[in-house]
Amino acid sequence: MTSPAPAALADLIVYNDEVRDALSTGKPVVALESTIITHGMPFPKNVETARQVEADIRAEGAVPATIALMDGKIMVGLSDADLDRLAQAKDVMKCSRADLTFALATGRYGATTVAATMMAAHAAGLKVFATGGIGGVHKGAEQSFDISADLDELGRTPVCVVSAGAKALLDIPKTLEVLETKGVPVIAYGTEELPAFWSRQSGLAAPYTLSSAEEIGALLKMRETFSDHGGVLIANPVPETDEIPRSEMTSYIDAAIAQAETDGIRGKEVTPYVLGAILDLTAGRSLDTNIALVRNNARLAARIAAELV
Ligand code: PSU
Ligand code: MN
Repeated sequence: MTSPAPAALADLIVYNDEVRDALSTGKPVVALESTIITHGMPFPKNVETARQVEADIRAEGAVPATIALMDGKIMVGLSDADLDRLAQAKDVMKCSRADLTFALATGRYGATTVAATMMAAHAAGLKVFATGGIGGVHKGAEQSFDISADLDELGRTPVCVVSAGAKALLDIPKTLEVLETKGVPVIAYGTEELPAFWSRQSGLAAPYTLSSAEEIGALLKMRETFSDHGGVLIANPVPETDEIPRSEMTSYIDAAIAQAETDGIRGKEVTPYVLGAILDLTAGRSLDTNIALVRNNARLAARIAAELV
């Protein structure tokens, strides 16, 4: 008995026309994740935001490539119909590195996390990816061992991830330690302090600061001269007018984490659960902030991608 030959990676990738055209003509392309659509925001704001973020990238002269898993394929750039299907489908798998091949092999719908989106983006030839916040070391990880696969992926896969920092529901000092161990440069954009997603402040100094897309492009080109270089994390603070200050955010986060513990939430359910609880506790304000920071990251990512073509 011989098993069927494994599929070639290139055969698993389905580009939409806009992305295929951009790659063949050398236009900048920005990858986007889909877990933020299926597990990070409620319908219909999720799909409205996904479309708005794509429009923001086009307005900067780049092409958006939203990544998801459908019918055993890695979709790189979704049609309007596919985006709608994904945003409304029930039972979409949240896919990180451990889940990606399971979803592909079984033909399930999969939304990609930062880790899986980096894998797919790299396979598809994309170098820049915009998201909201990365996963990291959870509070209490010394007991639970809950450390997001996003950190390991940043250590191994050469994609630049533009985020608004790490959410303060994580243990940010430990997250920074792990990133350093894995060799990931963490660059705050235009600020000396590491931003913390909904808040511009984390109370921690950023390892490095750069203040233009051009400087970030130069760093990325330098990384490429080394083989086996991994990712780079850009931490772009949420615009001042949209932020929820750190002092205010702390009490919401503590309450949301306590609620997750009471309800016995574990593993990959933790992040979506806590985000949902914070949405309720802030009466929707955290979602407005989330949308504003993702759009802000998309615009910066488009400018960085333009430096690389
Ligand atoms: N941040 C958000 N919304 C999200 C996520 C992060 O505001 O939906 C998602 C991202 O896809 C990230 C993932 O990669 O959560 C991390 O999950 P985990 O901690 O289970 O690795
Ligand atoms: Mn986890």
